[in-house]
Amino acid sequence: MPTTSRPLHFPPTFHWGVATSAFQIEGAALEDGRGPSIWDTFCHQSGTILDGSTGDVACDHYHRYASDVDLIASLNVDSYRFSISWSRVQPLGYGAWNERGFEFYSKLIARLAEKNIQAHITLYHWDLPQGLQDLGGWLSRETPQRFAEYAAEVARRFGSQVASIATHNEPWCTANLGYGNAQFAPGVADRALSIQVSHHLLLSHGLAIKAMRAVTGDAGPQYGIVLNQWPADPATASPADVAEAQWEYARSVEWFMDPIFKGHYPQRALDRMDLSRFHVMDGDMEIIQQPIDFLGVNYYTRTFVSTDNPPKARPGVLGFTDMDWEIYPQGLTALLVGLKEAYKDLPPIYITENGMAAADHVSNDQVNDQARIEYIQMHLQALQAAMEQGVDVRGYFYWSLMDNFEWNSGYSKRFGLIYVDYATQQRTLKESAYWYRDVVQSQRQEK
Ligand code: IFM
Repeated sequence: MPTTSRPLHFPPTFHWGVATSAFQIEGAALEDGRGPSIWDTFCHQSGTILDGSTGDVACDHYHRYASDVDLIASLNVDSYRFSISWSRVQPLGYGAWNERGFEFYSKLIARLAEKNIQAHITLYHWDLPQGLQDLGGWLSRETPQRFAEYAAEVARRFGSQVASIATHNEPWCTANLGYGNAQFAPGVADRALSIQVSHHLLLSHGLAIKAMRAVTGDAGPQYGIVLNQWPADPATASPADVAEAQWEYARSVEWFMDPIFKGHYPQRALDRMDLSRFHVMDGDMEIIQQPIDFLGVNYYTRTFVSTDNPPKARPGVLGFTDMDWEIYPQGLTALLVGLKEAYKDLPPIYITENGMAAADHVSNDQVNDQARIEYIQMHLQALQAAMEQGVDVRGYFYWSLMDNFEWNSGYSKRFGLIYVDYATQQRTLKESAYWYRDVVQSQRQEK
């Protein structure tokens, strides 16, 4: 993979972090009163997960959080993004809170504070309590109300101790993979329903932001949302390819951005969607358009759109990751500059995820993952290019701190800076971890 040697220069206030999510690392699925989530149910159905695995043990982070925080600290980063398992703190998703669940996150946040690492919470990283799914899940208008109650409770308990709280991680995935093509929990394949689910997710975001601000007032943390985004590039300048690329961008990026920042859904997407199950009630769009303090952008790849079959050759592609995703760092620059142009009052952006899956293995206690180093370096250069063009980006979180449960791919895909041997739970820092640690250190020294 070719790299350029352009040196990195990030501002002194820039935040450096790593990210994880609850279901992917915690394990302890049945401990201390945790209720089941839709992902527990999904994993335990046969044929849903590539390697037949579950999140029952995962990286056993629930028991190893203290030493895992030590590992985070060893990377020199100042920020850690993690999610709360809703069913750990409220087993059914409504009704009683589970104090033992909250204790876990209290201890985690305290441990991070001891190490001077800022905590960045995500409230919903796909693991809806099964109790709420049984009442209709994200198809029900009641679920956004329950989500706002959960958000307010988290803000009340942790708001003064954390740097940020994001409502959702990648609602596109919940809607499109959970309800559109059944690849993710709860395993529904119905495009019309997925559109209504996306509306309820956005509604829940707005309700939660309002509820959390009501609890913490101005003294609270930064509130925002995390969206996965990608530019959609047409293979050629033909009207058919261009129209197809615009549609792809509208249904993925604009579908979530426009309601939040413009107060309406993009017409280009509405024109082509099956709206038979789509109901927006009076006042919904005002709720969704709550001002937020930051936008989290998760960037991995771009979408290449061709109406030819087979598609045209892909210029500028530097290879593919173990997920079969194009390595296309210049897409990050294009995406961010495009956002800045399209949305006037955009809040500061954090790159809340960026990373690469690779077929890593340990040899002589080392993991040589040069390809990941190059991937990160090129994406940091692309990020810097966007910042030089005026995009206000405040931080970068590598996905992920360690190898973990990669959803319907199980444990077969490794994104971590830290290698996890799932048989022994031994952690081994990969070469990329040492490299990232040194980058963070050198950026600090420049300051
Ligand atoms: O592992 C996921 C994460 O949970 C959400 N964003 C993409 C990552 C890689 O697929």
